[in-house]
Amino acid sequence: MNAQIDHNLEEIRRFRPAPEFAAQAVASPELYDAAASDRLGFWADQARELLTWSKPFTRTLDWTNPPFATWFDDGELNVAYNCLDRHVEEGNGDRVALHFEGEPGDSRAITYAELTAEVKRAANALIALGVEPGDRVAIYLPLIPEAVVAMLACARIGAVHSVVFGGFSSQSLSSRIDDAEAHVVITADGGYRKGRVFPLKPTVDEAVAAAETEVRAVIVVERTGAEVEWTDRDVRWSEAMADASSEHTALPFNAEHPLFILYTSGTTGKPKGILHTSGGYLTQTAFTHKNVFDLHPERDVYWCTADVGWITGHSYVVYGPLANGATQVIYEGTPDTPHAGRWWEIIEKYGVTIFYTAPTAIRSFMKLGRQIPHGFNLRSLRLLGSVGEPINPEAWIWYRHVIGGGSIPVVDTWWQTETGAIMISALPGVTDLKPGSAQVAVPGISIDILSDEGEPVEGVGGGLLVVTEPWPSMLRGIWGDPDRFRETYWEKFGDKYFAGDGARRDEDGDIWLLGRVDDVMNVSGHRLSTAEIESSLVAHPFTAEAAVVGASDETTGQAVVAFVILKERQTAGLDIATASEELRAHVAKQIGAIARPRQVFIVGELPKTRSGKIMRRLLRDLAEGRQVGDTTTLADTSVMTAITEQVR
Ligand code: 6R9
Repeated sequence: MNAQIDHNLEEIRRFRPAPEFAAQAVASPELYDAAASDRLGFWADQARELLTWSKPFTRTLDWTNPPFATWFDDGELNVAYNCLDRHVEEGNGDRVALHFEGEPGDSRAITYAELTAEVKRAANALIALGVEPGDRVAIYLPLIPEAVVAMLACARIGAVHSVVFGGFSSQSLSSRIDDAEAHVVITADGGYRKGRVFPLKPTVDEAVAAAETEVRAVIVVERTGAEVEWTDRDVRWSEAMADASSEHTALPFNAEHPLFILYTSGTTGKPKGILHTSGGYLTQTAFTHKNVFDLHPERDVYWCTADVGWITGHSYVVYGPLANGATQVIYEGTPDTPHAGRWWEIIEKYGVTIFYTAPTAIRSFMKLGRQIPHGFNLRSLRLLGSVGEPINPEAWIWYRHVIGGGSIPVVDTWWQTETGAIMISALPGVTDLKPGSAQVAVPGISIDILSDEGEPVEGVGGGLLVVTEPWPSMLRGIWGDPDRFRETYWEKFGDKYFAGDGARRDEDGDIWLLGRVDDVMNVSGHRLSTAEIESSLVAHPFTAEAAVVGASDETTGQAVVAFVILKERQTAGLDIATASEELRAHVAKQIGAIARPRQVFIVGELPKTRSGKIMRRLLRDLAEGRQVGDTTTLADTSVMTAITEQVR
């Protein structure tokens, strides 16, 4: 296999679109021309073409108060109507919207007509609980149809959802409830994961008890039938839905009405509530979903493996695909339950044609070997996508050959929670594909690479990735913290958006993403902040001081590695292995299992500069097994030698 891949890498640097694919492709080179000649006119055309507006807009972009942009701001629409009712009205009510596959093997096909009716009921149920436009609703659910219904029900009535990934801890949930002041929470008795029921309701009870915000109602979906404690504020989803009418007229909201808040890690400990609004967000998610994934809604079966707890689940499970009337698969569980071929079995079962996943998943399948996917019929696939972190050329080639059968397009899509939608990607059928490179800005998006001093890098070279012009699905701010919004993204380069990623432009003008340049780690495509994990570690009574780095990891991209100085008072007599295990478990409990450090090294000192800054770069060298770099700026240069000995 490897010989084959190496061969491909040397022989074929570029893959031209297959003529049969290009002949039927949704995207065309004219998109680039149209966007280049009149960028704002291009987006206005897309907004009009892809969405149904209750009140047409006359203004496209208002950038008179940077960095606060508004798009289509005198227009009105209902986001849920655009994702649901209009497809039914256009005669596509019988089309399957969701093929739900539960981990235990239960399944449900839900048509657009059925999904519309359910969302109407859920909207009425929320109204009955006193939820009003602009109110925040926290959603803490497994990946089941009710998660999609809950999000769209909020959108329908103008409430702002804040989806919290079901793997996050009660503390994480509680701080998100407080930050957004959510008075209603939607959860489940539990979900299925790795063949077991994982409880959610007890975590919500803990979170609600710890929150300062008064939570009026907790709506509980009965997914597993697990026994849960009931309090006065709890409402059964099934009862609330049964009591609610299935009649509900979607009212229009302003294009800039807030749609959702989604928390993501930044460089400091406190997660940022990224705010997205309605018209611009839906325009760009629908546009990219259609053109980057070559969507033919009448015949494609699309599957994005992301959970709705992440931005990819918001934009490419819920809003983009449903706005476009796509038929899609959603799967509750893990790829290896009950067997290692579960994903491929699902592709075969539903005849999936478009598949969108993350490099970390691809790499773990590579490790297991091609015989597993080869046990299934994957010939329905005609397009593959990747997101979350750079995809190494070897994994790209494996994906194209072993999963895609060798001839179908693979698109590597770069974007962020903050950008709301895809920003850099090839257009299938149009762009020649290059393994490992995200390649080119989407039509209508202006990307550049700048030096640290803010000078554009001309031609071939590396630097910092920026977006030079506002885009429709850009974040509108950080919830409740305009200063942090300015400081994080706009202070460095003035009116250009600083993404936090390093990038390089090659001789063809293609962009290669090089990973984060800040203290944000990327573990299995999930963003984690070093500061957040450090503050969790120092909150433990054992810890005197802690430093966390992201070390490269063959499967997960990066892994969390912590260096901790113990408090002698607390840990006298304790052995190092026990202390380190306790701290790993502590982080998993405080933040969530995804944040559990791969290793916790107990050390006597941390490397610091004279001004007291921890030099994480040196710790990263150590964690990655490299020769430790330049230590001359350390206050005490012998420290690294001591730490190296303790770690080995
Ligand atoms: C969509 C999503 C954003 C960060 C981003 C970058 C990394 C995402 C990538 C990629 C290289 C790609 N990233 N896609 N790096 N190539 N195709 O993942 O959002 O969770 O906010 O993460 O992920 O570092 O800055 P989010």
